[in-house]
Amino acid sequence: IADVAIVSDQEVENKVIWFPRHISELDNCTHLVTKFEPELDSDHPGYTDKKYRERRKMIADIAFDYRHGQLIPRVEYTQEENDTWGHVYKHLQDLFPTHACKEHIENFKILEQDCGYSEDKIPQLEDVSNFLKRRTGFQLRPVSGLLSARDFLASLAYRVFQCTQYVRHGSKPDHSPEPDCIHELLGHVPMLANPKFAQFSQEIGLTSLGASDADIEKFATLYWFTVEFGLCKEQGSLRAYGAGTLSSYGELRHALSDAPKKYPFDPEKTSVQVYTDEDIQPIYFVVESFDDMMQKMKRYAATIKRQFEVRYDPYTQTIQELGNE
Ligand code: NLE
Ligand code: FE2
Repeated sequence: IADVAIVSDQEVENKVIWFPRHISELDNCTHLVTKFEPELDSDHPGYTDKKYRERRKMIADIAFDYRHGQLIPRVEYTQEENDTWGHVYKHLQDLFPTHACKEHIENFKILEQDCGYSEDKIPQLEDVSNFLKRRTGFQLRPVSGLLSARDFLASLAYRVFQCTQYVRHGSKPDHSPEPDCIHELLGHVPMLANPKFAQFSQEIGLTSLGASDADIEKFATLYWFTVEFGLCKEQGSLRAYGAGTLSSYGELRHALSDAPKKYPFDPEKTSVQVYTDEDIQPIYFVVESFDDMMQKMKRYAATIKRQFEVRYDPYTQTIQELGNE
């Protein structure tokens, strides 16, 4: 008779869920969620566009083949893709001065000066990654689509941002339910270039490591209502700091108008708020300031039951477990 291991419920409950211990192990954090894909979703504007779908496949292959430490291969964007980028860029540029938070505005200027941002052509991920490394130690790695929340959050613990490289379909530039490089480059990158925001992003990532599925769901929801769709106060008026809002000229105006509901950010409540990822948001959460948001998140994270604490060691790019018992 083979050894039969009798595992008690308690042990099952205490089982440590795998998470990456070294930055190179992010090569294993590439589980995709199949949603909004032009191949599978008949509502996708690229569903009936064979050329678009082929293009998506080609760019997706770059991400599939990518391994930690490699340069991010450059994509030669077509005129059509650059035009879509330029169109969104111009519309957003009109809105940013009155709609974006000051951190975004400030870094966007620097990206234009030092990182080749312009309405003419899509910047290359490798160049942007090098820019971010110098600003906040964040770096990009290419991803072919929507990642599982667990993998996406785990990469943030290493200050790695998993970044799509394809471009939304040109027939619907104002809003896309799925991420694309326009969303990443115009929405996320300027925020990741801010030290406080970079730290906040990494902290969500660190808290997610080894968390239960139920807690991952909560962190993903908090991420959604802050990093993706968060609003903040600036001298009494509202501004957007969430990347999903900042990359969609269809949504940015709506977000600051009276149309949607707005609640004060409160991790207990925000983490269980049901949300839609298919369309423009009906609900937003407002933070008083980044400091306030970070404090609230820290307090919330401390209430999450976990078997160990983690610390990131930037010298070795490893995660160390503290007080594992
Ligand atoms: N709605 C955003 C945009 O159109 O750029 C993308 C959001 C991805 C979560
Ligand atoms: Fe995003």
